[in-house]
Amino acid sequence: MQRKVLVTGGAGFIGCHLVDRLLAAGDEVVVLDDLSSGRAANLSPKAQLVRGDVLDNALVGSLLGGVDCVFHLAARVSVQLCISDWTGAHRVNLGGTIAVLQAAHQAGNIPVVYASSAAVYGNRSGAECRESDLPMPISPYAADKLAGEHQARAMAEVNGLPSVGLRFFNVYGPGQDAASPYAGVISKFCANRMADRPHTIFGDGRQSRDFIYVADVVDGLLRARDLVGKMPRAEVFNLCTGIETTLLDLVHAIDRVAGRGTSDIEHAPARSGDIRTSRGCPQAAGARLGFTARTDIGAGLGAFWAAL
Ligand code: NAD
Ligand code: UD2
Repeated sequence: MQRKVLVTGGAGFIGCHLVDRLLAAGDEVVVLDDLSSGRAANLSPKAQLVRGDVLDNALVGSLLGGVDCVFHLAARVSVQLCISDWTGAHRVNLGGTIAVLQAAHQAGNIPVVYASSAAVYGNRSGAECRESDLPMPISPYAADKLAGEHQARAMAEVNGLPSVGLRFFNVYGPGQDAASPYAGVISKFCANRMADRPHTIFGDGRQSRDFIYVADVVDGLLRARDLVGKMPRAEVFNLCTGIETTLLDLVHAIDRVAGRGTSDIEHAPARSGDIRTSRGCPQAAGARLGFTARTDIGAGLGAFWAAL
């Protein structure tokens, strides 16, 4: 049976991978995106693109007829840009989540799967991040993502709206924009390597991230959709590999995949709001969603490099 879904932020990096998988499964897909960082050209013509703002309650409501799940991915994603436009980013990142939750409730409690972030954990000095840990955001982006989770929980308590929040760790893969100065580190470093430019590492390069390949994240989103309709609660899970990679190791891994010798590295001061180490615990998503990240960093970088 064909199912209909709404994907906010569906013209963005993760969104268009999700849209492709939904379309391939035969779903009808409506995308709501203001194209502030996403691109219409990312989308298959089989998806219906509506250009607009997630804060527009009437617009979101008008798109929910016949929809059985909302994927809410729209956000201002760069931690640095959220710092430089604190209130503007807050408006979208928290206000947008509340607006989508409210519209989904008003339309008859349509289940919502939404993007949270590993950033909610803050600095954990090397410890593995578990969903039961006390989150300690150190950036406005992270504070808004955490507040979005609290809003989803409140919406479930007050109105019975089912939702699953997924704390994505650092996502990478084909289609990730490298052009912006605030692009994700893997897309920037692969573009640097391709153009034989040096990498700029902010800080000493020993900071680490749990890098997860975009196809695995899409798998987690689809599994969350299967769970969310079966329960009247708000739940939150990590989407991670459980393995951390330092930036210095990342540079070596990219060099191996590129096969063009050794990258040049320049160091610049560490960014404010930057997390030192990040490694997620994948157990809860494994047990409750049946989710495992299947792509290791070597295979993921290889696929990304081949697609450049
Ligand atoms: P992206 O910037 O490529 O996608 C975000 C999309 O949201 C874009 O298409 C943008 O145009 C759209 N958008 C922004 N504001 C909007 C608004 N007011 N109304 C409608 N559309 C709007 O980023 P992405 O990497 O694909 O991120 C998707 C989601 O995953 C975001 O919620 C992000 O916070 C979250 N996330 C991403 C990562 C990562 O490593 N990329 C990690 C953790 C969480
Ligand atoms: C990413 C996401 C953010 C989020 C978080 C979850 C992006 C753009 N941001 O933030 O939305 O949810 O992950 O963990 O995807 N760096 C350099 N040189 C560069 C670029 C980055 O040294 O040219 C460093 C940066 O200082 C940081 C690390 O690389 O220590 C990762 O930076 P990022 O911007 O890719 O991602 P992050 O973790 O800030």
